Amino acid sequence: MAEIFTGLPKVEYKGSGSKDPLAFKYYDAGKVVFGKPMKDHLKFAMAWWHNLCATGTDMFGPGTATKLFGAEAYGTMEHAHAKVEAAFEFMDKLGIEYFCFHDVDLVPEAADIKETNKRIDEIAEHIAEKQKTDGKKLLWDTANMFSNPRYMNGAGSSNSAEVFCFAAAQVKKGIDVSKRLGGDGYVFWGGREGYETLLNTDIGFEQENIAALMKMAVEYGRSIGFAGDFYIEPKPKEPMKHQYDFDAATAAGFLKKFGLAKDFKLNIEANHATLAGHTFQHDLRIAAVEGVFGSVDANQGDLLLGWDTDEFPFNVYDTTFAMYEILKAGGFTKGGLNFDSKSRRPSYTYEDMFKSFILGMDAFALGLIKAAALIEDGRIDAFVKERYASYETTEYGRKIRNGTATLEELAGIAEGLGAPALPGSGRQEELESIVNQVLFG
Ligand code: XLS
Ligand code: NI
Ligand code: NI
Repeated sequence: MAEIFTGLPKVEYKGSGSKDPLAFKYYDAGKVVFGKPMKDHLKFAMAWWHNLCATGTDMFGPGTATKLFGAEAYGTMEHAHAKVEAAFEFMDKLGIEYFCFHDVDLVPEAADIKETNKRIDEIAEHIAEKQKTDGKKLLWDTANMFSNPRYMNGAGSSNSAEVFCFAAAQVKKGIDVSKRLGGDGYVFWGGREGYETLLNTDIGFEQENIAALMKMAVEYGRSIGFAGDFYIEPKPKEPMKHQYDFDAATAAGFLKKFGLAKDFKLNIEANHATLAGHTFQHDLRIAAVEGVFGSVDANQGDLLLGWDTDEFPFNVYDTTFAMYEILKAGGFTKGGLNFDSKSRRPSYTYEDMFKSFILGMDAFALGLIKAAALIEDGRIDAFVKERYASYETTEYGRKIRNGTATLEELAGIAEGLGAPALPGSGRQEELESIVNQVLFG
């Protein structure tokens, strides 16, 4: 196969002093940070949809980028194959080891699902062949159950049992393909699993059906030997006004309510957390606290815009706090950092695709380095420990923690204490100064 990204080099690490726009300044794949090579901490993945399919179309105009990759026309199997070639060349040149896709990112969807599935098999075969020589791995795949008009009212949450069957068919195929390609995961992002008005919606009914679909997915997956993790990717809104998997806390509660937490974890997307009114760090922390931290969709939103702008990560405070949470959660096992990010519409060249990933990978490499430095510095951890110390240093504190205290006993202690002591300064400004010191030296 002829080279697609001609004139674009294999991107190398050249250090923070380099001015080469096509080199990494911070991402040094093999460099050991916090006990592991950077690449094993970060587990970068390329998203088929944004990188290979999206051309910059928006509500106001057509695409600006050409992503034919040598094929004659979009919507053809020739183009589907060209995307596979482009994917592997791109990953090779950027040093990315994982990829993710939706079923219909791979192939043009046919009117008949049997024909679509045949096309998926043909492309999966092509990917499997490339994997043999290039060794890239599938981090996760998913089914697009939001674009086709049949999913206008959702997939698992659809009012139509017929549509539910189509959802089941796509999920089944997605799991088959993940198994076939040695995938480590399967994602449910609830595209249109939500509602526009309660006047026509039975929330309890719809949520039970979504859970039923997920349960069937687990049963089927395990029955064919699929050993990957299942994920829910929370998002509060868009496309629906209100989506059921609102945020990490909501999704964790849903998994526990329906007994799905053993097989499911969360895939936390930065821009979805901010749309929910949280920070990225908050949703990562909640996932970890709930025991369902799994994977990450790496991107960033724009706080001046109220939608999912899916920008490449640039803000190093955010990547630092994200990596801080990820390191504290013990790092990735089956998950990784999938760039669910797209270049801005005026950045329409192949070179921009490269520079976008260089930005994102360097931003996360810096985040990793700085997060490790914050943990190694130790002042933040020490302060958090000290802040709760009264639960260790007093007998009643220890009893509250081990569940043996009673309300009467504690009330008696309060009465004996006289005027209550203030709980100690939160020292937020001091801690923020420490962060800046660690970040900027
Ligand atoms: C959309 C989601 C989507 C999922 C996969 O907002 O982020 O891209 O990651 O379906
Ligand atoms: Ni996503
Ligand atoms: Ni998104």
